[in-house]
Amino acid sequence: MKVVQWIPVLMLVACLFPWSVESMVRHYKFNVVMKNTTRLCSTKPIVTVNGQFPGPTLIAREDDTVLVKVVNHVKYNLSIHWHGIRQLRTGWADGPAYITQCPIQPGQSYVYNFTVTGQRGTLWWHAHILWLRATVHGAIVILPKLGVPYPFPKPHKEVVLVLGEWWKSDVEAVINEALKSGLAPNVSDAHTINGYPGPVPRCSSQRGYTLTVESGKTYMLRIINAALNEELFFKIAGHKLTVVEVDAAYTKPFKTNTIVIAPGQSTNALLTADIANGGKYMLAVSPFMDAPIAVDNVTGTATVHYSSSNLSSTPTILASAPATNATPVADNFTDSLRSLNSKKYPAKVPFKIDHSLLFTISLGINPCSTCINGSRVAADINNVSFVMPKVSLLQAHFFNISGVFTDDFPGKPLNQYNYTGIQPANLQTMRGTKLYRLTYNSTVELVLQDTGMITPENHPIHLHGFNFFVVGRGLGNFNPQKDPKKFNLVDPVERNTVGVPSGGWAAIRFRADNPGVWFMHCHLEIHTTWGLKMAFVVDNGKGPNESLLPPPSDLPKC
Ligand SMILES: *[C@@H]1O[C@H](CO)[C@@H](O)[C@H](O)[C@H]1NC(C)=O
Ligand SMILES: *[C@@H]1O[C@H](CO)[C@@H](O)[C@H](O)[C@H]1NC(C)=O
Ligand SMILES: *[C@@H]1O[C@H](CO)[C@@H](O)[C@H](O)[C@H]1NC(C)=O
Ligand SMILES: *[C@@H]1O[C@H](CO)[C@@H](O)[C@H](O)[C@H]1NC(C)=O
Ligand SMILES: *[C@@H]1O[C@H](CO)[C@@H](O)[C@H](O)[C@H]1NC(C)=O
Ligand SMILES: *[C@@H]1O[C@H](CO)[C@@H](O)[C@H](O)[C@H]1NC(C)=O
Ligand SMILES: *[C@@H]1O[C@H](CO)[C@@H](O)[C@H](O)[C@H]1NC(C)=O
Ligand SMILES: *[C@@H]1O[C@H](CO)[C@@H](O)[C@H](O)[C@H]1NC(C)=O
Ligand SMILES: *[C@@H]1O[C@H](CO)[C@@H](O)[C@H](O)[C@H]1NC(C)=O
Ligand SMILES: *[C@@H]1O[C@H](CO)[C@@H](O)[C@H](O)[C@H]1NC(C)=O
Ligand SMILES: *[C@@H]1O[C@H](CO)[C@@H](O)[C@H](O)[C@H]1NC(C)=O
Ligand SMILES: *[C@@H]1O[C@H](CO)[C@@H](O)[C@H](O)[C@H]1NC(C)=O
Ligand SMILES: [Cu+2]
Repeated sequence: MKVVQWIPVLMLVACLFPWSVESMVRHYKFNVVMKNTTRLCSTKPIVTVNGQFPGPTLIAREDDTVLVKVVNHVKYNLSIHWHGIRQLRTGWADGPAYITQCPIQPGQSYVYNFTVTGQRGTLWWHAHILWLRATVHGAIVILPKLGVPYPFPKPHKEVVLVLGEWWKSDVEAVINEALKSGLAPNVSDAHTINGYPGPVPRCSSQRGYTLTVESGKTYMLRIINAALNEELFFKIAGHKLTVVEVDAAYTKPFKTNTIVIAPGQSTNALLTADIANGGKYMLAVSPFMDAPIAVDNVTGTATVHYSSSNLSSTPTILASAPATNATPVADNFTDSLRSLNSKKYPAKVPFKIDHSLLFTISLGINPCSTCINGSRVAADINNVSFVMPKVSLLQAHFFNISGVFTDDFPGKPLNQYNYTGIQPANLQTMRGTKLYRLTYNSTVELVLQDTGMITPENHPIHLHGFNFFVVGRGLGNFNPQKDPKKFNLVDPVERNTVGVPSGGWAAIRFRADNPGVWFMHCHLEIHTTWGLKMAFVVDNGKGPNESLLPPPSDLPKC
């Protein structure tokens, strides 16, 4: 009875304050063009959006509809992914080439049309074809609904910090060379912060990004790792950071000296400019790699400058980057992440599980007569190196086109072995375009198990179309008897990209409440290229609200 009495009051409130329910359509135009850009004391043409590097920041409010017209003026096929946007029933706007759409070919355009639902925070957009995302990327800022505050004190200012990797060579030449040789590609030559590496050896003129702060004020840093192949440490000399959100999901706030961020991940952290005497402090970005694999070890730097201090005459307080292989520093950060799990932002962790899956994440070696060693490095999930189809999987699914994919992706490894023990003698993988089918609203627990094949390595695994909860993480082989007892089902971190630890496992849970075809892959671009990818196909539920929308009329054709 009480509830009924309240309804007119709520309606009245909504009428008096229409801003509290307002949402809008936001239009963006992305012209993809070549642009000569100078970094590391040399100029080269790069693929950009609107001539900018990093690209433009896309700003929307929760519940807004976003229309982005992408016009391809370059010689490459193109598609753009809105990384972390759930795309509820709008898989056609997700963007991975040959998964949810055919590429936008040179001279063509496509309007991405999606609504931001139930998310607020920092995400990002990037090209999802070839290695174009090295320079074709930018931030997505999702503001809370009008009148809804952050669950932490409002910062004085908000600052986007996009971290990237820069090659002196053309990135497509780098990956093509690697595919030809069958070996690993060249590592990058520098890390960038909002497009600038800071001073680097043998290049005197190189500028860095400067963030000017006022003493006593708090800044929210929206940090994005847009690097292709490297997890990164992020530090500011003399300051602690308070993490409040990752992958557009609020976290319990915690203080840290160092942030660890994998390609694909985003982190919002509060920086309080609390040094009374002001000064200049180094912001350092350096690689995290705890396997014997070559990385770009040039630390990218920027400057946090107090406006009270003279920019040119104040010496910079240096930050010491953690050792490249500082696993304890990385674990310390990762283990501190918890969902906010408040009344307003509950962690809706699935308890009853319909699909219990175990996927091995591996490298492998396949024969290649034209390659340098007579073999090429491959990568796989459950021993399947994914083969890209010639038409998009979502079209094949929606239009019932047979022969494009099969739905027999193995839910468990076909051959069990001691995954993190001595590697099997046979390092070959099989090839296929296999998907795993899920019914609408079914629940999934997926254990991602790293293996020792070639070398154990930390893999940041990204799932499109969903957020998931990271309920557990550990070293060695996942133990289905013991490990689930230690799962956090109360306030596990919610995100879209999880780092599977070197020689260990991560367990995630999600509800398949989004019909369509959803890509899952390693966000180290070289591993994706080598085949470390697969997709889930989620069937429609009952009625239109649980069904994939029909494709837009301008969907690119293959
Ligand atoms: C880049 O510079 C080169 C050499 O000056 C020039 O030939 C080319 O047209 C320029 N490209 C763009 C996209 O501006
Ligand atoms: C965007 O998609 C919605 C359906 O989700 C549709 O109603 C609307 O007309 C579309 N807008 C454009 C410009 O295509
Ligand atoms: C990769 O590095 C090697 C060795 O430094 C160099 O010879 C080669 O030209 C590089 N490849 C590209 C595409 O830059
Ligand atoms: C872990 O984090 C805490 C809090 O920031 C810090 O005091 C401690 O030194 C860190 N330990 C390591 C190994 O980084
Ligand atoms: C960075 O890597 C290069 C090449 O692998 C190596 O020569 C150099 O010593 C490394 N520098 C540091 C600081 O580790
Ligand atoms: C900052 O320091 C430089 C070099 O010492 C000096 O030339 C300049 O006048 C100073 N600027 C201000 C605003 O004090
Ligand atoms: C491939 O060849 C390179 C250079 O010839 C060699 O260093 C490397 O060990 C070989 N790798 C494999 C996996 O055989
Ligand atoms: C595809 O097949 C399903 C199930 O048989 C059917 O409901 C649907 O209408 C078909 N779609 C098209 C576009 O033919
Ligand atoms: C798997 O290999 C590891 C490392 O060699 C070893 O410690 C462990 O006992 C092995 N596990 C089984 C079940 O054989
Ligand atoms: C992977 O598949 C290949 C090709 O079928 C096979 O030779 C190899 O033994 C398989 N490896 C594992 C670990 O299942
Ligand atoms: C999905 O399943 C959950 C748990 O069984 C249920 O509460 C919810 O209503 C279902 N959602 C839909 C749209 O069917
Ligand atoms: C671009 O995409 C179309 C459609 O899939 C394909 O036919 C064409 O070969 C692609 N172009 C290149 C250069 O890969
Ligand atoms: Cu990987």
